[in-house]
Amino acid sequence: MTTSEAERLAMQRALAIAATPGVPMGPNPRVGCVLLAPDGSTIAEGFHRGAGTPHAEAAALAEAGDAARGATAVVTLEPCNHTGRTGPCSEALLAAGVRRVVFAQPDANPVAVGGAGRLREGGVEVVGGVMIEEAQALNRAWTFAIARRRPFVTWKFATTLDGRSAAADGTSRWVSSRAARLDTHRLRALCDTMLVGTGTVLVDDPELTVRDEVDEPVTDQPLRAVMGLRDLPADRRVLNDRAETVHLRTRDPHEALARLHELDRQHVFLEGGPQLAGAFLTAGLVDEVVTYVAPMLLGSGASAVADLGVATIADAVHLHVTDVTVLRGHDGEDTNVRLTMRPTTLPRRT
Ligand code: AOF
Ligand code: ZN
Repeated sequence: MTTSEAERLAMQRALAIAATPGVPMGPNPRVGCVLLAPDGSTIAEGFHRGAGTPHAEAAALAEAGDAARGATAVVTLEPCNHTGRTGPCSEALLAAGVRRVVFAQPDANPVAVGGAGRLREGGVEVVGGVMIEEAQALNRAWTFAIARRRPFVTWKFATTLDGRSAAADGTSRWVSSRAARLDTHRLRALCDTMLVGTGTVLVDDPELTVRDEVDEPVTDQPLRAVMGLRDLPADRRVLNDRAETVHLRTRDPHEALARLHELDRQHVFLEGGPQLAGAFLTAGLVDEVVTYVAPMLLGSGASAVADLGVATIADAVHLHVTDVTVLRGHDGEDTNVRLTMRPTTLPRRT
């Protein structure tokens, strides 16, 4: 079945409103919906504003009222078929008399699945897969977490040009520039979980919150997760009341991610030290790498990542660069390069 030009334009609009800024980070995907009259004009639109609020379809139907009868609903995600925090959109669309539904991404969420089938049973024409890549990109971590049953992992680290995260005496402050640190806070805010090991908490005592340029309190803080078997002393900054914290008493990356998945977490920002990074890489649990490279040489000092068991060049772990950005400081001295990459090979298991 084909879609009209008006429906494709409506899908573009639905994707744009789904991404409206200001929606709190949460377990739910971002979804947009546009209702079209038979002549292709827009009757109403709606988007999802976060867990517990009406779904995009419900928001658009509420705005349309009786005008929804005979309309086409253009939605970025397959309408849900479940009663969760709100009611099933499949039933709401049927009750409103919508004649046709065009959606982008199928909903693989086991609790919500089945909307397209239910709508077809009810006599509605349904077309799926329209602009599916754009819809998946909009909810990259959600899509990943539903499909893989674990959160997407971004490993971030700062390094000198010679791959070191600290000098020989352990000092590491200001390996990354001010611009790189601000950029890190921006990326942290896009994730729902910060993850480090107990070692990092004991040695560096990071707060692991998102701060903006003027250090104003950010209300929607990611969860702080600390993994490892050692206890966390009560005076550690990660235990302050600026954000929620969980201690995952395991050293196994698979187990830590399974726990975070149970907690409805979809995007982990891994900021631990070389050991934790090595454990996640070796387990094949790093999905994206963000590195800030400082134009600085140390010649000695800790490596940014622990031994991966690579003894010969043929065993090197390869990454594919997806973005290179120069983060310029005010004076030109303080400039870092940010590399965004995805691993293409794993360390060879010995
Ligand atoms: C949304 N917004 O516009 C649509 C969703 O937590 P609940 O009960 O609201 O259900 C969330 C699930 O519903 C979500 O994971 C997705 O599978 C489906 N559709 N969710 O948050 C929406 N259409
Ligand atoms: Zn719904």
